Amino acid sequence: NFLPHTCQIHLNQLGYSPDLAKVFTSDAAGRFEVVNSVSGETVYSGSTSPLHPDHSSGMPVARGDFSAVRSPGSYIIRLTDAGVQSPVFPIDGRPYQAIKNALLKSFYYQRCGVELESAYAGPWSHKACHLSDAYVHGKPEERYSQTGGWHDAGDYGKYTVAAAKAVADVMLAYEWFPSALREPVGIPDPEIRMPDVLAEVRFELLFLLKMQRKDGAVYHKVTTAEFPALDCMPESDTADLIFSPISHTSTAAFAAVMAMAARIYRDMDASMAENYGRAAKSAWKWLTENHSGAGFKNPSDIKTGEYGDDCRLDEEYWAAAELYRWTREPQYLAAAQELAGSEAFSLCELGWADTGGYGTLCLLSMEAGDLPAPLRSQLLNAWAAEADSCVGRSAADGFGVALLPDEYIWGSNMLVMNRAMLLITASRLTGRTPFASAALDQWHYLLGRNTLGYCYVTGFGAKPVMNPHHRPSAGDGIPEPVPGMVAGGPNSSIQDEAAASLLRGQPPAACFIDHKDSYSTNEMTIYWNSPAVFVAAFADLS
Ligand code: G3I
Ligand code: 9MR
Ligand code: ZN
Repeated sequence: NFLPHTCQIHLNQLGYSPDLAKVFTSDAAGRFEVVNSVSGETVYSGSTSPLHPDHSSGMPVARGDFSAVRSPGSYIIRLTDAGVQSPVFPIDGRPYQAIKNALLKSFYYQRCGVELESAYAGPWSHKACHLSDAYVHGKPEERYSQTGGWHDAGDYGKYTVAAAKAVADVMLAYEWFPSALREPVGIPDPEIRMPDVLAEVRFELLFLLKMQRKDGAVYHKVTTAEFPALDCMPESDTADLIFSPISHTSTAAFAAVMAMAARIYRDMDASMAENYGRAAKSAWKWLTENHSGAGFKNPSDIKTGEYGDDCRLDEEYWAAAELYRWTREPQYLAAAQELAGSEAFSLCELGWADTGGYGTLCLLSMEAGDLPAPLRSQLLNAWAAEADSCVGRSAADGFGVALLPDEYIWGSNMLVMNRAMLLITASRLTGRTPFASAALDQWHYLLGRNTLGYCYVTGFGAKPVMNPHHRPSAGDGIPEPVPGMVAGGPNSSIQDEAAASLLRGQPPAACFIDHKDSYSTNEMTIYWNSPAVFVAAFADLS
């Protein structure tokens, strides 16, 4: 039975560290007790707020605050009058350490072109996949290596703009929270000594270099012509691989992440860092010499993900910002500054299509003296204003999530984690603590304090997602899905048949189904996991 049902008491199923604010939501109001689940002792009692209507979930929601409970232990919450209780959850020193590492390790499970050995992958091991060369679309005789990199999602395609967002988030996580990201996560030793987080990103960067043409432009994606069946294991997907045409958005996003990598890997992996930098500059050069061309569209015989995007200016802004931060050359600052004045895109989005936020974050991470003062204050004001509006959305929502009712789109959990990233960085840049606590509200939403009471990360929580639209998980015969994957989340547009048959008429926040066929609500992607790594690193230190 896949029909969604609401669990009545919703909280972060991973628990809380002693000093965190602790607030559950419930669909009934009244007295509640926090009970030690081992001793049966009631350690706290209180009352919830009254019920308030919540537009996204279509139900009234109350809140109960039990922040006063600080002693480590495992607990349940009971709503006395309604007679309902929560799942067991811990209060513990570092409740998010394991999930943080699992979110990061999910990239290892997405590796293409290498065997996943059982020493690292446990029961989710499989043979090397997608080893053949790919040909350039329309030119079957022109073939190049495309091995390595991460499978995008539940499918096996490798798409440049999606990869760029994913590596950017993980590099940013390391840059902002290095102390949270130095732990080994159980991946093979890299050729060069470096933290696992950078070794895993390096695996993707080496692949991305293969997406660049000699003239600097970058192929949009390398995929088979069509998606294989859902139970097809990676090594059984042997159809021809094809480089789809180049695109401006891919070339600019590639330039941005390569410039970022040139800076981040400079001291650790100097010779590769030089290659990344060279690749970034040649992509930028191509962009400056090639202005015409529409946004990417799938050639008629290619049916895999399109990642279409008609606006390239935000990717160019990001590239210019990263190139400036890495080289300090004024030409890049001039380009970034000019693009920052464009009205055509948002300066604050962190998506695969809308990348302006990465450019802004990059520039705001530089010393104040490295930017013209008016530019710096323009960007800081924009960032803080966006954070303010996230706080507003979050406060207006019954579950504290920073989504309006019409923002439950395909991959809504990415939007939630992106907004948490924005709030976290805004809190650091402005010193305003409400931003940090709103960021944690997004984290609590992802891990259970949501309408359906799901922990949206596989392998974790009392009610985890079990049936993601993820080919290796569907095809390997193992009941448990690959762990550490973030599900797309509620999508009120009902964009697949499983969702259509079971979710029509549901309120937006309930438009999720833990069914393997529901690719529009229950797939995973590298760029939904990546902002969650950033947020997890922050939460682990909170
Ligand atoms: O932005 C609009 C919003 O304004 C509007 O209100 C809403 C109504 O549905 O739609 C929003 O656009 C959605 C867009 O995602 C937002 O990013 C589109 O409907 C929706 O179709 C689109 O979905 C994309 C999907 O591919 C289909 O193209 C997802 O973002 C994207 O993550 C997903 O990516 C796929 C790859 O193609 C293939 N690999 C798996 C991957 C994940 O499912
Ligand atoms: O499995 C595919 C998934 O990875 C994509 O996100 C999704 C949208 O592009 O498409 C899925 O493939 C479906 C295809 O689009 C329609 N026929 C059923 C496929 C699922 O097995
Ligand atoms: Zn593969």
